[in-house]
Amino acid sequence: MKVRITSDFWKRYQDIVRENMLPYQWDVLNDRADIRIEGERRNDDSIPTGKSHAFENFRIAAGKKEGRFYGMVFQDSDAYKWLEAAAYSLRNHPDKELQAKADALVDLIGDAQEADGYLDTYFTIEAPEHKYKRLMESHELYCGGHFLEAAVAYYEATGHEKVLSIARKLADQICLKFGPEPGKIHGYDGHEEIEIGLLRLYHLTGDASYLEMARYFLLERGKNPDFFKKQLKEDDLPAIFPDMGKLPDSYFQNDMPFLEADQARGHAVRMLYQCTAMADLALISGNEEVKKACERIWDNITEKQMYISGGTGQTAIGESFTGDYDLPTDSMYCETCAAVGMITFARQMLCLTGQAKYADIMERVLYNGLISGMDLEGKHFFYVNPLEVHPKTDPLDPGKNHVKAVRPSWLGCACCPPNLARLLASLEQYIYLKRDGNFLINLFISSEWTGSDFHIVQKSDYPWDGSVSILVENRGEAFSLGVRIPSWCDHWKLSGKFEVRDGYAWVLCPSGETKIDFTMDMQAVRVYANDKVSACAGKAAVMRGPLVYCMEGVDNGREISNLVLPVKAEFTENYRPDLLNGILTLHADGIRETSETKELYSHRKKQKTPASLTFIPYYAWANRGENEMQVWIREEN
Ligand code: FUB
Ligand code: ZN
Repeated sequence: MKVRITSDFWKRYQDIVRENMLPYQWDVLNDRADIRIEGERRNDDSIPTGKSHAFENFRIAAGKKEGRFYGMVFQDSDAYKWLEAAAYSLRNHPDKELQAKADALVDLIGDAQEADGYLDTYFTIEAPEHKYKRLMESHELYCGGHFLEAAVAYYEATGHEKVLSIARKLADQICLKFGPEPGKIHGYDGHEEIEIGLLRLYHLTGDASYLEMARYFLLERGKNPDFFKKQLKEDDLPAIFPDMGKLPDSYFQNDMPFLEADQARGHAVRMLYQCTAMADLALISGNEEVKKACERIWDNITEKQMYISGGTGQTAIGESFTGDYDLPTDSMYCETCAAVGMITFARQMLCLTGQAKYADIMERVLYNGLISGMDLEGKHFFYVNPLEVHPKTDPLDPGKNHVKAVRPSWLGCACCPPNLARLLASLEQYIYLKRDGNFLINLFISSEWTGSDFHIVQKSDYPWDGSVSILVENRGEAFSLGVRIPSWCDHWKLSGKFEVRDGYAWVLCPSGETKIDFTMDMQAVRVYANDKVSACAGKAAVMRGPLVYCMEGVDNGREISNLVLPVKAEFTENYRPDLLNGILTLHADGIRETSETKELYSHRKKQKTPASLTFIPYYAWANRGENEMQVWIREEN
């Protein structure tokens, strides 16, 4: 089955990946780009920001160059994510030059792989005696997982045998070293990811040893919380991350087995990668207990710990979840990689359950907290995606030193930019799903879905307009097509006969042609947070369709926190093809409160003056220079 995206909105993103992100990131990873690299936090000297050195590390490990390893211990994963993004791009757009680069990278990775299959340039170069001995911090299997994902994607796109044999050699070595048998390491990596990679390799090859290895890692985690600390104690290498040993077991989801957990906890990306793999395991194995645990964690995140943007990770300390209803809007983390993890978790849950509620969140993250991570050209990236930014005062607060008002060109810890590239380049696989013989439309992204005996075309101007036309050509047996009814939509119409189940409107498509017109009422609405979310008390957010909107200083003047949205104010819409690559702006008559006093505190009552409020889609903020920004706005009678 093949999907081809035709949507103006998303085709542009995929073109950006191909035309800007892949060449740019190739140059950055090769240390050829003339850019300034920033730490993701101000004043954090522990992050190496001199250069990327990602490819150079492979050259050194392969013995082609002399030198030392440079960068984060998991720098290899930047190269693997680039390869994975290139693979998806090649799948849709064959490109000899790109393929030659990717082939050369595969050769280099193969050269850096050790004879027994081991692959990790940090340990090969700097600490060969310490392989797999410091798993809490080493990221060896995290990097390995990213390589397996890249290898599967590249093999599927190009049939490149060598990449698959490097992957199998690595996976086989991991299977040999880890597991319950005596003599093997009874543990797992400090950062989940290998599990996703092994399961992808299992799906491709059908080799059950990869499934068993993933199952072991997933189900063993948390049974022996002392594993990491014990390993570190027994090894004599100075700490790679000196403070990591002080983190609680929950940071690594190592405090209890997944099956016993009912709350998302610890490092958000780790948690979401664990969930992504768990949901896949539940599907492969049919294990109801694993499925229920996934559902519990999902519900906890989406009902109590997720931002309106779909972002996750409320605190910079440990880049972590904190707890239910703690959702500060200006100091949160919401790492771009966590958005990627949320989307992959959502997709796996959708495959597992066939419930539209997972696609609702997938869409929320995609249109908001994911693409806010990049600028409109794909050459600047946010690591952290806050919902409120005050560029003058945020930098003064050490508690907000991760909050930036302008996207840097690159980051010392560069996990997010190539993660965005691989997600966007593979967007095709999130739109549709074939499940139990039925067809699901999960995202309203104009595209064509072609199989051996069907062809489905959906066309719309989404996310700006809610009318979708769907044409089904069925050359085989009748099937049912489920059209997702988005949770944001209160009023919708669908032509012809249908029945509603699991959040989808189901239409029977007999052999031949079926035409469906689906119209979603799309207008600006206010959204309120649960009473328990203190940060949003008295405030409203504005959404239109799947898009969360925000106000920026450039449109609304100084100190935008003084702006108020009257309860009765109506929104007007204006499509602006000239602005920010074409956006629909929202406008309302609001109020500015000001006392114009120089005193810090005074008895002077604030004056209310009319102010016209302009809202833009949140994803497009920070593309017009340093700027205040706010999603939640005070509401008044
Ligand atoms: O540890 C590897 C990656 O770096 C994590 O996923 C990100 O959160 C960043 O810490
Ligand atoms: Zn990241």
